[in-house]
Amino acid sequence: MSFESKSQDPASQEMLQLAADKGMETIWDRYEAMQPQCGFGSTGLCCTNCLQGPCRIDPFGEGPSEGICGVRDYSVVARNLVRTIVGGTASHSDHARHVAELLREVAAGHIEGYEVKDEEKLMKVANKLGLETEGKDVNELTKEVAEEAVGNFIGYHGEEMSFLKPMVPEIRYELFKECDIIATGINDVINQAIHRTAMGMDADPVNLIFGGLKAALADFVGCTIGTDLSDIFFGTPQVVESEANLGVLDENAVNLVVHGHEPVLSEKVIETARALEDEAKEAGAENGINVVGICCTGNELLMRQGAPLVANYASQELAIMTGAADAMVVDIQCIMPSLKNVTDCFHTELITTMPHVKIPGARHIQFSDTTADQDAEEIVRTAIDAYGRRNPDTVNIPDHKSKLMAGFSVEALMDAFSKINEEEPISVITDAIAAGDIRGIAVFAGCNNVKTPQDRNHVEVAKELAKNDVLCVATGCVANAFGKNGLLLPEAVEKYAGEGLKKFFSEAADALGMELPLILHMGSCVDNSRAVELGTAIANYLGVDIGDLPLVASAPEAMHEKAVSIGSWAVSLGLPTHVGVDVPITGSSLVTEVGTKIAKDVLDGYFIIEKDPKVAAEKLIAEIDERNWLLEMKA
Ligand code: MSK
Repeated sequence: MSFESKSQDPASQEMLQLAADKGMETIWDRYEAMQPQCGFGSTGLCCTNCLQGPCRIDPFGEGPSEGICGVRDYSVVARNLVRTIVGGTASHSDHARHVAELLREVAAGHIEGYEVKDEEKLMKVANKLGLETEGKDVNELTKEVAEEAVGNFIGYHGEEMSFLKPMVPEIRYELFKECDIIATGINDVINQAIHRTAMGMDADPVNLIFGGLKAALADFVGCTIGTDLSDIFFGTPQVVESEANLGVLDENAVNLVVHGHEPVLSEKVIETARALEDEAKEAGAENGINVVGICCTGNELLMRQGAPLVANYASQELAIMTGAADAMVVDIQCIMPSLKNVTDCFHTELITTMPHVKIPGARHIQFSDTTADQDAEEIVRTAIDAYGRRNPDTVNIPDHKSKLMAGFSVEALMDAFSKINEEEPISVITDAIAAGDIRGIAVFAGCNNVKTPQDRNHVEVAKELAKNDVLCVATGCVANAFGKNGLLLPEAVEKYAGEGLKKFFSEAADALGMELPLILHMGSCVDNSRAVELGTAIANYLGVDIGDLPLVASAPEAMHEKAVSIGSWAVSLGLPTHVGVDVPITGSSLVTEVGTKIAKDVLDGYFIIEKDPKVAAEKLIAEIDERNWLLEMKA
């Protein structure tokens, strides 16, 4: 594989050359060594759900057509798909549950060191949940919001999850009810979904898929809680400027890399790093401490603190290979265990922090909510210490970085648009759609996947959509890819936007006195809930369903189980949802048909599995046009 076929990012290519020269292994080497990958697993036809297996069903009809228990291809594929969705739901919601329980403990006075920074958001969430706010102080309201959030996990109300209803138009919620895909609680649905996919359980593929959608909607609730409560704790993002790519590492600073997903840890780390700047300077780092992020912890810190993004998923190992990362502090999710092999070649301290995420050989500094300040101090001092052991001869920081703008929460957008229309800021978008300046909106989500050159599909789909006047918003590692490629800048509008989109941005800039970037960075994986909030606000303003809007989703380089659950709830919400890599459902024509065709009849949304970025963009634009036409018919 050439470096270009591994990554579109010039900084990654440079580091891959260095890795090759020094004989250091990367994710791409392991991918090559893994070829050919198992055809049964790739098509979803391998069942390992009992000890009689593994059972492999022959998709060509020449070998076994049933598993040992008699299970058919469609049941195996559907069960595997549901388990993948549930993996995503468990990940997002475990993250959200941590924040919810922390909020409850802080409100109860059991934990110090965290506080409600955004009372306005607290009030907004309380109102959204229909809580009585009159005469209640911040602490009382915090307690109630936290209890409500925790209740969504255990379903103790015996009712539907309360964070779901206010996030979607009424008509969509009724459809969820008709389809029976609303769970009583996030934990309940995870429990049920794992059970229903066990040996001897649900074998009906359609019933299984609806069970999967139930888990996916629970994932959406987990994401929403994660976003809302993090905003309450750490502040709702506002527009910030920063930078992205390996070039943000600073040779003259202690480089402290945070990686994972939870702002509960990284917010403490950055706060402590700022407090300990002098210690770093005393240790010889003339520029103090440079906190930079990878994956969604990076996005969380970028959105609220303006911290630069050093890498997205595929280049996490490369950040260490620069020889300039003094510590990499990881919390949860998307952390390659191989990081330890790379840190072994350098002075870098790999620090795990969560009780359920340890890596053999890595230093573990247990991060506990009750001792957060002390734990963060230990982490930052470990990084300062490591800086003293840095070998300048092994430092190779690629000279590639791009400026970017981020922080586009719905609140930040509405604040800005209220300068154009104070009463109805959302109409700035709906008017532009009605005028045809904005043809549609695309929500970009997801990761890097080594099966496709890093960042290439992201950038190509987005450029094609922008050229066709589609307004793009993004979260997660795709947003990082856009940052590295200069697409999160106003300059990109002139370069890549179609005439309609240019007109929209130019009129907005005149009215706002501020230029907006081509693509709006909305945050981390859980912050896909922000995109739904925006879609629902548009739908409610127009008096239509979210599934009627010219609103599509795209995950051109989806990788994690979380991307599958996000995609599944996007389909449930009525969004045509593009995935740019193969999904292991092709072993069953029935499951594939349901996901890519029949879902549209039931939910409006469906999966578009398309590896060619140009063709994917064409398919998404065709969907957008069909929806615009249908909306006009309805009007
Ligand atoms: S970090 S889930 S690789 S977006 Fe959220 Fe990136 Fe995907 Fe992890």
